[in-house]
Amino acid sequence: MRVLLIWPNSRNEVLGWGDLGAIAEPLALEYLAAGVRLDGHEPLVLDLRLHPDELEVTLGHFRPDVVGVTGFSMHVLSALRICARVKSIRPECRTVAGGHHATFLPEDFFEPQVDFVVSGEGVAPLRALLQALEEGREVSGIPGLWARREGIFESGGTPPPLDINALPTPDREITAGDRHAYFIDWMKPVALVRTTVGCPYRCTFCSLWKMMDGRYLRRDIHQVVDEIATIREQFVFLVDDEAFINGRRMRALAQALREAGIRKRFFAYCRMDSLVRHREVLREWREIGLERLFVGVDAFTEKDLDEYRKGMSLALIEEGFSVARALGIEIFAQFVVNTDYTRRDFQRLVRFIEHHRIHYPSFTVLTPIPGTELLSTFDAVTACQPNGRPNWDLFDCQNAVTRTRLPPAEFRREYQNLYHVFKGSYTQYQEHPFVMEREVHDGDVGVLTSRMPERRGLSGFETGRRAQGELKWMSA
Ligand code: B12
Ligand code: SF4
Repeated sequence: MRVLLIWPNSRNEVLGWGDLGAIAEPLALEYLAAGVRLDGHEPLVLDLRLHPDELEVTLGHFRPDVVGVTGFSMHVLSALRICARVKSIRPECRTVAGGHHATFLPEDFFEPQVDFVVSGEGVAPLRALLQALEEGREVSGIPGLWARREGIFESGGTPPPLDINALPTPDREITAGDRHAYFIDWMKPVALVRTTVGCPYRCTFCSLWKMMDGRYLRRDIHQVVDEIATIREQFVFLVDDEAFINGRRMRALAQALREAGIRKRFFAYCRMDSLVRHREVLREWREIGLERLFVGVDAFTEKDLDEYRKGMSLALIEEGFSVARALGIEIFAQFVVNTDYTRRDFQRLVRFIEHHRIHYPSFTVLTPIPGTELLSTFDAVTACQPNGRPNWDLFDCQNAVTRTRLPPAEFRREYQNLYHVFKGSYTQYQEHPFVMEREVHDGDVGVLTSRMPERRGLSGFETGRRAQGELKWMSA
């Protein structure tokens, strides 16, 4: 069967900056493609982030029997539109939705234009679905797959626990034509590799531990090394939910990579306590090419650390910054902006970042992502669709979708201002598209000013101002 696998594009007109900050390898689709190939099906990936106008032409040329669409919550409504378009052009084509949102709230896809929904890991259910369709059998009882029975969606049951080592190696050939374009900030082209999945921590705003029922699955190290050996890109992002939890394993992986003669420019998620605890392991990773870590600092007050159940103290966070500095590893620090922030909290956050000389801060608004305790009901959600369900378009973690203590417009202004203040951090990477896009929308820049020292001896704010000129010139 011909299987078209689609990654939806974000709606820039709705979202803060949509796909401008990153368009990374569609790893989920590459796993699915590898899986369906095992049974002799013909997969094709269409990445609408790079080819927003190619749905119709691809449907015409490829004539898929099945279309699968992936998505985070912010893609739900786009995915539904894509399925509707598919049905209007090829009514005989079956549509399947899957991904993070479908895992927790499959009912958002129980719409006429969707035939099947996959919750959780997708390779096994998709293969079983294609087999049933090919054999003309009734589609029911496939674990992880929702299918209609007498017009009502019904679950095929809970899948057995995932065996991460049994998954196929992602099919990177299928994205060969697009690979040069995949980027995250300064990393271009970038490849993504998953070596573990799940996390033993229990942060309230995070769905990842729920997704794996609290389990932490590790891939065989030699399998990981063999996969990385096939990757041509220099930049490799380990997309493990928290890569450095197990120091012994990560040391063994570093050694195995070294023995295999593999040297990449690595980037990975890491908690501050893992960094402090496993600093010697991180040193080994530094030696084999680890350049930066994406650290969810998330909060700068004990109150928020407790509220988010981070299981970490401010003192440990501060120690983490000095350990990273001593190791020569750059920290990309993620902060969750609490919706209860006052103006003073925004100012204190800026001071915290300046004080710790954080080169690259990034921000998300505290968002009740599906699967988290924050979204046990929709009562707190202020941004809704006419049908009463949340307006998923706005769930990009850059919009407040619940009540804010500040009036909404003021909260938004203060939030956007964080990016203005630290603009210099982003313009270190001159071609950062976020900056280019933001020139168009710039409002009141510099309500707060940054004293953060910059590489070129300018403050973050000044660097941003100077870069504005350069970028205007570049885009002229
Ligand atoms: C790497 C990553 C990123 C990268 C790159 C993502 C990319 N490819 O473009 C970056 C850093 C850019 C990023 C950004 C964001 N991310 Co992110 N990211 C991840 C992370 C850590 C790994 C994603 C991944 O590749 N996983 C590996 C693949 C193989 O697993 P998978 O996606 O689950 O796919 C499997 C199944 O879901 C299923 N499946 C998936 N799709 C389909 C489709 C079909 C048809 C079928 C049958 C099955 C199926 O089968 C797949 C194979 O097993 C996940 C966490 C996680 N554990 O997945 C968060 C995650 C996906 N991100 C998340 C979020 C919120 C974001 C941001 C919105 C946050 C922000 N504002 O900063 C942005 C969005 C940016 C954008 N415009 O796309 C959330 C999404 C939650 C939600 N419900 O929306 C996650 C789950 C993290 C979390 N905290 O909960 N992210
Ligand atoms: S935020 Fe990070 S540390 Fe917390 S549960 Fe999620 S993956 Fe684990």
